[in-house]
Amino acid sequence: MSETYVEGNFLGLPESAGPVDLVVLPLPYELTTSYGQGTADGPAACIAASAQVEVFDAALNEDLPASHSIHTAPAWEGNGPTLASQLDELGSYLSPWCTGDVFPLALGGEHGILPPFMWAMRHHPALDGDLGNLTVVQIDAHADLRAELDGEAYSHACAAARSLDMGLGRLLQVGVRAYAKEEAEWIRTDERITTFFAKDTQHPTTGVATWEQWIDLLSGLTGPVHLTIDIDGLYASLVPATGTPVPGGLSFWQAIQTIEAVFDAPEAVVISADVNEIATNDHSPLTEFTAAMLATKTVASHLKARKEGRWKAMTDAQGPVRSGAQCTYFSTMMNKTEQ
Ligand SMILES: [Mn+2]
Repeated sequence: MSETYVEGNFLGLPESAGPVDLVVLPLPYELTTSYGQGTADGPAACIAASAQVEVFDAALNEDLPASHSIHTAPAWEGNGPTLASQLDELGSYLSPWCTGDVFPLALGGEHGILPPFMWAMRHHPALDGDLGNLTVVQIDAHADLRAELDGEAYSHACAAARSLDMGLGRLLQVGVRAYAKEEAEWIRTDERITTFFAKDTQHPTTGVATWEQWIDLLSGLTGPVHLTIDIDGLYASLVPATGTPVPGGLSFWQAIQTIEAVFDAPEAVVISADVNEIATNDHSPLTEFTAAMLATKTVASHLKARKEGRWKAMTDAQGPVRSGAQCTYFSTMMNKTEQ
């Protein structure tokens, strides 16, 4: 816990004057969770649970915020009447923080936040208007590659599919163990997608070697990266309240190692991240605490990258910076498909 605890702020850290280095963006978005409720309460619960997380990070070898400015933004308060308007509101909310000088870390909320995050990141200076320059690293029990779920193309079960539709260059998945035939087919045929299935990485005898391949793949990444952590990618007992817990997932340390490997990759720059599907129940505070631990590791890993000179000064990048743009992408897309 921070020595001067501020309620409602991530890790209880006080706001500091001057430019923001990292912003925590609570997205209590819930529209399409298959079963189980509570992702709307997840971000606030995660922030409250972060009060119990140690601010010392051994890899960083400093106490957070490690002489940097970490800002917890007021939570997104969507009130749009339709799914399309809510997604547009998410895009508009995220956009001012995706200009390159700040590291945006979103706390969700359903995984359906990913396409609006991609929309907001598209004009990040490191991407130069083209999501084809971006790699998404996804921890998830599900592939999120469905064409639709319950008639909804922007369901949380379609988050990765819609991001690829928007032009995402590369998708690396780990922890996947619950998926449909159409998703298996897409994984097999689309060369942008590399999936490390949980049955392989968690295999009792060959799992260790497969896991090493995953870490090697991350260490060799180049260019801009977005890290998206669906907490249901972890072993279900660590995240009992998440919307769709699935047995057989990653251990906590595998999730931590994944975060460290992607941020430490010498030729890559992680430019944004989210931790999503955080939910609460009355039986155990473990789900939001696990999420707070992963979010804290993400914060520490970003600051370590800055300290070691791997966070290129994004403000110096030459791409077009679009700040605070109004998103109409999702309304436009859905009107098209309805006609
Ligand atoms: Mn997901």
